[in-house]
Amino acid sequence: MVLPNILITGTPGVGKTTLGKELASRSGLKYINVGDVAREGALYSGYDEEYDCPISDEEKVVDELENHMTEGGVTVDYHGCDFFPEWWFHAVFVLRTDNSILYKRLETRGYNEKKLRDNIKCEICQVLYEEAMLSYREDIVHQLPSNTPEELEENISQILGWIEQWVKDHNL
Ligand code: DAT
Repeated sequence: MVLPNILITGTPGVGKTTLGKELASRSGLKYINVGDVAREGALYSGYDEEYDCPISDEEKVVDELENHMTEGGVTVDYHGCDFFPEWWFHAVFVLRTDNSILYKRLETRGYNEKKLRDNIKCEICQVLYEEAMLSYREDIVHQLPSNTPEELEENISQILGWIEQWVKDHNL
């Protein structure tokens, strides 16, 4: 059976991991967290002193994921989307969270003041949504609100419905 590849993207803290893992457990799709892949393989190109975190080597990450993506049936979670080959994804979901809610989530993570402020600004300026719209066909890019547990549930149902339809259409 042919299965689709899905990208879940958005500013850090919007709920990509929460949604991606739950979706994988309910849909049977594989879940790949790009941050974890980079960490496990030490796929880094340097260290960002300002944000106090390593910088992923995008080319190495793409090489590492290529085989999974060719096989299909993968949900990828990452706070960036412009360096993946366009053909990898059949749908791109950009999660969106209100500033005050996102602020609290990131504060809990212990982000420093600059990292916190910059991430909130990134969400306000819809940086990831615009990056997704520029990197993929606009009709495969969907924004989903991600503020409450109810919205999480609605998003999962919506994506499960989308997967079911895609599978029907591509396994005739
Ligand atoms: P990300 O992977 O985008 O960085 P996450 O999945 O780790 O985000 O979620 C950050 C925090 O927010 C975590 O404590 C779980 C919570 N969360 C995620 N989605 C939520 C939602 N729809 N409603 C309420 N809390 C949510």
